[in-house]
Amino acid sequence: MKVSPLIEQQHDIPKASARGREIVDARVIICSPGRNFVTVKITTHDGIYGIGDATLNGRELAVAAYLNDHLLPNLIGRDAGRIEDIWQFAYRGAYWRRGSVKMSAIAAIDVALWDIKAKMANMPLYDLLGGASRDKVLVYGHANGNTIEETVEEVGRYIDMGYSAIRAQTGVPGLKASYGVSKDKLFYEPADAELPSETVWNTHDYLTHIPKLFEKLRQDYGDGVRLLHDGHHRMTPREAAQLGKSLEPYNLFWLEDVTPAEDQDAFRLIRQHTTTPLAVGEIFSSIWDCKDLIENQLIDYIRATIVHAGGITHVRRIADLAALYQIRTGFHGATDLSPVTMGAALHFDLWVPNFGIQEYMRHTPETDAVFPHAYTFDQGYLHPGDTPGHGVDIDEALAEKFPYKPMQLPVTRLTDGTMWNW
Ligand code: GCO
Ligand code: MG
Repeated sequence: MKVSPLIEQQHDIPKASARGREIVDARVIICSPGRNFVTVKITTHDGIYGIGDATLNGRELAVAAYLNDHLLPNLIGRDAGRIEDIWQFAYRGAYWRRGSVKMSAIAAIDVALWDIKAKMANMPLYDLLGGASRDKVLVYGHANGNTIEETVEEVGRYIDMGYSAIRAQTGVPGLKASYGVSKDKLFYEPADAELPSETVWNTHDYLTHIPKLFEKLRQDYGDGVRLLHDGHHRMTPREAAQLGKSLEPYNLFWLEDVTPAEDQDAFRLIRQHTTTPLAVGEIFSSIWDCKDLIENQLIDYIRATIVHAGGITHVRRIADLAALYQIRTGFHGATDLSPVTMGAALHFDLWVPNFGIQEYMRHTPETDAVFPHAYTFDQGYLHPGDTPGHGVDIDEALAEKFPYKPMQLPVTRLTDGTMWNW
């Protein structure tokens, strides 16, 4: 790695307190074991390395370029222990703030540095964060089917696997493809084509169909199982309020992403009309995306996650703000967040006082082989393991066998052809 000329010229860059902690290498590894992942690996003079995830589904190379061209060259020679200062340098120092591409790049560096620090301390990351607040991390799995009957059957499969919290998505009659319904039941990957595939959406039909699914689920499985549902940004605030209200009899754990959240104030309308718990934030990149939602108690769960919202350093601030308002975490954990994010998130989940739930979509065996990890699943809970650091590694030789494949997320249009929110 080239040393940035800037570093040689400047005199006020914090130097490593001890030579051993100096960053000597920082690079990006792109691979596609089942899907694309962008990983950052940072190594110190002592040979301790840490890894971080920078995957942004369908926009992987943009983040990789930002890292390679603009962030990583600045790291060489810095003290790997100065996580906060490096975060501030990357965030403030860029002048251009926030945004998913930049915040995912910052997150990868941040997580790699927390991994290094925990390894230097010879502690599992959760211990370094403040220690475990619970014994295990409640997760929810994804059940989906083309019809209500198929989805109900899938929920049964998840209950049999030990899950006590399950997200249920179902096809809508008359629509060829619905969000959250996949061919492969255990591994869901929405990015399915080099150029976005087009799907069709009809909110009217969806709103009348979904309550029937949850009615049947409660009939068949009783009140014990925690049920979740993702609206994937498709509704207007009024439609979202209607759905929330119609699902109240089925006592959902949460209803997710009911409407796009650029306008945080829009959630007031939804909140006024329904007590169904609301979760939002998987596409948020900073605390400023959810400040009003949190301070006005317009949501119940915040889904902003480590990889897309600036790493542990920034998500910790979001979680602390949320805690003041009794809002709990519910981190995004789809397959496009690599096992590195899952590992880091689980350490965070074990520590964070206001933990709610963790999404757990299983990765394919190829992904798991490239990213050996210490976390384990048992009866609906995950545990991050106790190895020093975040407990996830990358097998670089194996990663090389899975080169990058261009893939993008689908788009969606209303039945009359109007572009809508996928
Ligand atoms: C979820 C999400 C995902 C996203 C995916 C996009 O709740 O898990 O909505 O399924 O669609 O992460 O890349
Ligand atoms: Mg979602």
